[in-house]
Amino acid sequence: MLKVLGRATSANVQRVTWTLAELGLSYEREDIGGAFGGNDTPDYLAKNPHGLVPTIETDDGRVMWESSAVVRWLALKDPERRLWPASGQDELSADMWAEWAVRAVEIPIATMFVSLVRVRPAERNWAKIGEIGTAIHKGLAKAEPILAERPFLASDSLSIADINFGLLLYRYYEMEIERPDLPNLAAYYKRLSERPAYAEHVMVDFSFARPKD
Ligand SMILES: N[C@@H](CCC(=O)N[C@@H](CS)C(=O)NCC(=O)O)C(=O)O
Repeated sequence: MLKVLGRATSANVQRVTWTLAELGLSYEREDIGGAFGGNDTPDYLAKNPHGLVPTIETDDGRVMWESSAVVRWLALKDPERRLWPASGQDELSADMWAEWAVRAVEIPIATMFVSLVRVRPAERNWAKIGEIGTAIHKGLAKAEPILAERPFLASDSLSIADINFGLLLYRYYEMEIERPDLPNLAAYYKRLSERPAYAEHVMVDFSFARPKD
């Protein structure tokens, strides 16, 4: 059976487990990384030289890391190509928007998480936090009009684009930041949060990341 090595609180692990759940695929998961450790052992580093999570062991003994690559592999392997249409504009749009989400939105949201959630209030760099907020909203403003036209980012059904983009929204809406009024984005997030796979795998409390006093 396919094995996911990585803690359930990691957004990059969640990208993979959400995808697996949407595709109805069985897998085993082992808690590795963060407080669990285990990602700096020779055995783990032999599988993933970066010592990060997730790492995937396929059912035929192959190893894969980089969560977005894992999502593409899973989506391509699906005989029905439910998350990545095999032809037409939707095929291209899913790939483009999936890539865009990682480059334009994930980087500032991850930076905000590190600068805000992982830092004590008195030690936060508010000027930097303001700049990151501007970068986040520059990205989200591109999605807002798209989501007025269709229910998902790249097409009329959930795709790899939504996996990479939607993944970011739980933390975006749960972090203590100012958020401009983006009604289409809010409605899209509500639609995602009503999906059992999203609720289970992505909407995972992140208080573990806050500094312990
Ligand atoms: N680009 C990598 C990033 C992996 C990554 O940064 N993982 C973080 C968790 S989200 C990690 O392993 N941190 C160390 C740890 O959890 O111990 C991917 O998408 O898989």
